[in-house]
Amino acid sequence: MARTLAIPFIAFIFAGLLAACGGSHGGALGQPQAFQAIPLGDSLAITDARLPKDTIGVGYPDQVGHVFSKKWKADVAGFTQSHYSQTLAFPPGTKITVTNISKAGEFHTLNVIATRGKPPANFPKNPMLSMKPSGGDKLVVGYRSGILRPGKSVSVTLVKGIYLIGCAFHYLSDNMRDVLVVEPGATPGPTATPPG
Ligand SMILES: [Cu+2]
Repeated sequence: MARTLAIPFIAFIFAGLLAACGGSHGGALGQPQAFQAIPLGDSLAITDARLPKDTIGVGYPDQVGHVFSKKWKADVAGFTQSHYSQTLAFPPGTKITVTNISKAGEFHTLNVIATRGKPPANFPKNPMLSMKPSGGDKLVVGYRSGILRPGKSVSVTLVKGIYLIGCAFHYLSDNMRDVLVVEPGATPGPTATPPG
C-alpha cells in the first residue's frame, strides 16, 4: 500500500512545492518514483456519477468502497459498472470499456486471474499480477489491461464464463479484486455503500 498510496501523496507535495515557488520551477522537480509525471490537475472523480453502459470503472477502494458478496463469500472492491464497488455482470459478446475512474496519480490494471464454475470465489492469496498488457481483444484468463492512468480506457470483448479479476497494484494491499460473471441474463451484485 505504501508505494502506490505514495504517488498521489507525492503529487500533493509537489503541488505544494510548486505553489510555494510561485510555479516558476515547474519543470525541475523530476518525476515521482518510476512513473511518468501526469498533469496535477487531471482529477476525474467521476465516481459520483453512474458510468456509461458497457463500462467497467476501476477506482481506488477508498473512493468506490468495499462490499462483501454473500453469494461469492468474498470482499470485493475497486471495480464497478454503475457507481460503487460491486460484483460485475454482462452478457457474452459485450464489448466493454475499462476506465480508470480514480483521481490523478492513481494507477490501476484489470488482470484476469482465474475462472470459476460457481461460488465461492476463493481468490488466490498471492497471484502473479503483471502490469504489462497482454491478451488482445478478448477477455479470458491471462488478459491484462496494462497500466491504466486516470481517465484512460481500454476496450475488450467479453467471453462467456465467470472470472476473478484484480488490480496488479492493489490486489494485496487494498483487496482490489472482483468477480465478473459473463452469462446471458446475469445481474451485478449488491453495491458498496459510499466510503466514509
Ligand atoms: Cu488499483
